[in-house]
Amino acid sequence: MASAASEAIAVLEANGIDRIFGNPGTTEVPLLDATVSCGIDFHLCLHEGVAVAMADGYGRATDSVGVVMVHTSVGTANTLANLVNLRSDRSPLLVIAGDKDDRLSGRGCFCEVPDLPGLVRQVTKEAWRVTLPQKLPELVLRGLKVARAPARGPVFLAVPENYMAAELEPEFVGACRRRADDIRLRAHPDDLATIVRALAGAERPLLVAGNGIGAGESLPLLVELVERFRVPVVGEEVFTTNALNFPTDHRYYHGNFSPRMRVVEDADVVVAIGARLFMEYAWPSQPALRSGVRLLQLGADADELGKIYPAELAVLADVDDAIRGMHRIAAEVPAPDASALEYRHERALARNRPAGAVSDPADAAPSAALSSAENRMRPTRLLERMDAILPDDVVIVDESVLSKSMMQARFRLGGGRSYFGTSGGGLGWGIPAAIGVQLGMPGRRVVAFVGDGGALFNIQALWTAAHLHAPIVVVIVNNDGYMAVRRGLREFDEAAQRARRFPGTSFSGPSIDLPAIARGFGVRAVSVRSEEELTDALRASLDSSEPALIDAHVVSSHYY
Ligand SMILES: Cc1ncc(C[n+]2csc(CCOP(=O)(O)OP(=O)(O)O)c2C)c(N)n1
Ligand SMILES: [Mg+2]
Repeated sequence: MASAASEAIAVLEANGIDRIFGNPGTTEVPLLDATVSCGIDFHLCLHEGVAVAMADGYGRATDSVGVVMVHTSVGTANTLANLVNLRSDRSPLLVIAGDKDDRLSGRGCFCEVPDLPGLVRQVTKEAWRVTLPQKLPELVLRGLKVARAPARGPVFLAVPENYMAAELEPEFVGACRRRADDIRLRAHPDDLATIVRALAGAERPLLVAGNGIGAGESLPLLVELVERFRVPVVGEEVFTTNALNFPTDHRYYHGNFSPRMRVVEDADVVVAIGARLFMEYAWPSQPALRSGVRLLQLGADADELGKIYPAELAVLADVDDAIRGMHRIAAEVPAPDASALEYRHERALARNRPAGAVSDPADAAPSAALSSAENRMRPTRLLERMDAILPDDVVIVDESVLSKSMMQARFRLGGGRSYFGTSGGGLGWGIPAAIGVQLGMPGRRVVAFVGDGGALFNIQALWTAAHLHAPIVVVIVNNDGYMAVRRGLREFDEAAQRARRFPGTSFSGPSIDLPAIARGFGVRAVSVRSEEELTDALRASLDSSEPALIDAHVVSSHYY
């Protein structure tokens, strides 16, 4: 005999799930209890947003589905912001929420909401409620399948507590203890050949490398393809980039997409692989792609193909599989002749990043004056120091808002380094995601690079890092508040700008003692204001096998 809850946990185990991240209540006791006698660890997170991001980091680092357990309506509500992120990032996740006893529904019971899956339906791929005990293991298995099926995303399952402890009929015991189906999308070789020939034959081709590439393992083959045909490459836009989609130090890499880049403006053929075109932040002042440009697009998300700009060829395919196929085909497609190759090489090398995209106004000012005015580091120097000190196989988990463009431009991402970010915009993902990544990559150094504002949304994640001895290094870009919002007020150029008063953006009075907060959760922490202090702190944290937090104070006027 087995209960529905223990059978559900057995299905997770059969799928290689070895960790559940969560915050439980009494409703979930049968599920929690079932983890005790199997090989699954339950990791306590002190907020449900922490659990979602940590499971995301772990799932992405191990190429598996992250699993989260939360408590009824209240716990589910706390998952929302990070579910927005995961939905945006196409990250596979299964959230299992305990729900109140079915027989109570409609009687206004404790924690009742009329439709618990409805709370998250807009930010998940699917959201279900179990309606029979024997359907619990079945829906867990289906949830794992749907979360990983292209396009990936989070799935939610509400489980009424009266079904959890129910004994299953013998025919339902073991029936779902098998691997969830792995859905594949295979491109037709003719379509892949068309894309390869377009890259080989166009006069001014451009490759847009998107998150679908970084989520897979075929980047080295794509780099070879690019080098064979000498194609300039741009990444997705900075704020949507959530993975290492092309080595940022490659000589043919021009930086993140902007419509004002010459290499974008003069392209006659754009090949976009695993890329969103586009996840718009504001109404575009000009079309992001020139009319008349030939667009060939390939990715695992049908919604993104030809979404805003019509594609001449739109191929729904697994990106890794497609790149392997294109790489094979490329060997048989003649490279352009020598003079065309020379022209392409020059064009691929002619970097032309948009003016101001990664500039640092502080670079122009005498540093002595700056340091006496603010006694802080320039943020570009912070990135350059990190680049020099952090190891060649470091893993960066980035939620640094305005500093993200500097991370992309001033820190070498390539070779053995890895990068995880979010395109969702919901603050509170970075630190817990880094802990999850660290658990999934125990042999690597994982650095969370987060803003001082973002860090505070889920700062209690630090306790779980300390509890699990996860040796992450949290580098906080401390620019004294919400500089993205302050920049917005300045660009709005109305009353706030005239009065030089920026409500809702500053952390002064009292200032926030981030190292003291970190120490309160059991994490070693230090504030640094100079490059020397930063260097010492980074080296000390790399020597340690416990988590550490470095509160790096940078010149805030850089940002607005
Ligand atoms: C959950 C959530 N609440 C509010 C916001 C709005 N928001 C966008 S950027 C930002 C400020 C972020 O501050 P920080 O992390 O210090 O980065 P900085 O802007 O200083 O680069 C805020 C509050 C958000 N993105 N997510
Ligand atoms: Mg800030």
